[in-house]
Amino acid sequence: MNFKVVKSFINSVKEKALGEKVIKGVNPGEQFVKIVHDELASIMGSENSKLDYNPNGPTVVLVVGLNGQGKTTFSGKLSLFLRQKEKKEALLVPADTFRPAAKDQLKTLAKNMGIDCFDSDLSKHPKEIATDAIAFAKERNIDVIIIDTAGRLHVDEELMGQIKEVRESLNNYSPEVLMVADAMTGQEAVNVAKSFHETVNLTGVVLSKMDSDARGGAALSIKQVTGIPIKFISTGEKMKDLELFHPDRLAGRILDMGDVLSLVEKAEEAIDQDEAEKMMKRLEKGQFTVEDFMKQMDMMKNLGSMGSIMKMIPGMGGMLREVGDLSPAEDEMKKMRVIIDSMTKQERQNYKLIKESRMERIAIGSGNKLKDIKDFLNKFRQMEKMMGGMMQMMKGGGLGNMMGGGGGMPDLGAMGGMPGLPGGKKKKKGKKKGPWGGGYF
Ligand SMILES: Nc1nc2c(ncn2[C@@H]2O[C@H](COP(=O)(O)OP(=O)(O)O)[C@@H](O)[C@H]2O)c(=O)[nH]1
Ligand SMILES: [Mg+2]
Repeated sequence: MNFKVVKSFINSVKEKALGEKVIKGVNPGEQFVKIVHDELASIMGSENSKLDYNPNGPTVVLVVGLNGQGKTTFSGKLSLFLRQKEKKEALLVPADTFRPAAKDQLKTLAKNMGIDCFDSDLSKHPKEIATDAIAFAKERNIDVIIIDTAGRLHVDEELMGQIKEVRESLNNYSPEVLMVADAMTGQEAVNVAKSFHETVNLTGVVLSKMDSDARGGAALSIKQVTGIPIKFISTGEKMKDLELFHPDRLAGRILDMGDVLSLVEKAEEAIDQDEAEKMMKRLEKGQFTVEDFMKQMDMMKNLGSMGSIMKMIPGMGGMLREVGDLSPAEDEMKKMRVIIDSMTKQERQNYKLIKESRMERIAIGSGNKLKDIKDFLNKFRQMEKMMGGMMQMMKGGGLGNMMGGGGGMPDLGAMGGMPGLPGGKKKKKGKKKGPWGGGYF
């Protein structure tokens, strides 16, 4: 963190906290955390800022930053975001004239998403590439032109001069000039942002790799020191892993309060509500089948990696740091999925049918040992029991109610009986041995 930022932050928290009456019935500690939270959020900007569209003609987005920060990945993500959330079509423009491979990288991303990619002539200056691309887009009524530029060091005068020329050539379009900054960079990101801002007049910052351990403290410093708003956060390697920036949510994440709002939003997108409700009804009656479990696993997969989901649940961020690597748990999930794939529909609906000979068949079919199948069935039995307990907790106002009650997020429970987290107040310690072998929940 930037020292000045910390100092002014502490001062304003102090000012607000001192003399504040302790609200009756509220734990003073919690009340204090609320003051800190609100102050963090207000430093990062009071609301999320979207892209500014150019009212006269196509909108141009220039993506800049150091090497390896996630510019090309973000360019791809933004084009998908625009299509899905804003109903706008984008043209992706590779303008990294130093690394021909960068053009292929963007072309491949574009092709996979069915988004237009401009066939840039890399022998030209990036500003000419931009001009060509804009002409191309205008002919085709494309709404947004996303120019992915080469990574450059903010201290490299020649390259900074080049990007300045590109920026100036776009002035008529009042472009969005977005700098992508790896959230892990920390304090250094502020200096980088400052230099880029002086050269190309940034209009926004994208914090990338927010699925990492970094809590995003860089956002605080960047906003405070440069005044540039954070516009997006990038939360994974997949094209769908892009979110608008919400200061209050990031404040919660920094304080490890989880990010329930983002989780609910993601859940709403990824989860088939009808299916979830049907499942919930069966659960209430104590019916939980392998098939239900399979569907939940698949919905869960749509949400993202386990780590990225856990970070959003209050109190789980710290636990995640304790546990460290989640990939064994994810591998375990994959393995279970393969085993389930080798079961018949009947078996999935009633696992009690699975006697030794069926187990052998499933073992062979899924390329596992007989013992693996037995383990799976044991785990499933335990989970079935736990689901009963979960239901009780949900009715009693645990995580289930928080997430919107019936039909909200049964899948989280299915991940191994996460016992209805009580509103983020008490932290559950990560058990080392749990029903799912890995015991992560
Ligand atoms: N985990 C994670 N990886 C990312 C994210 N954004 C980019 N990456 C990875 O970071 C590396 C560099 O990304 P790239 O877009 O090529 O960076 P560029 O050099 O700035 O264009 C690639 O391996 C990406 O898959 C992100 O939000 N999360
Ligand atoms: Mg790149």
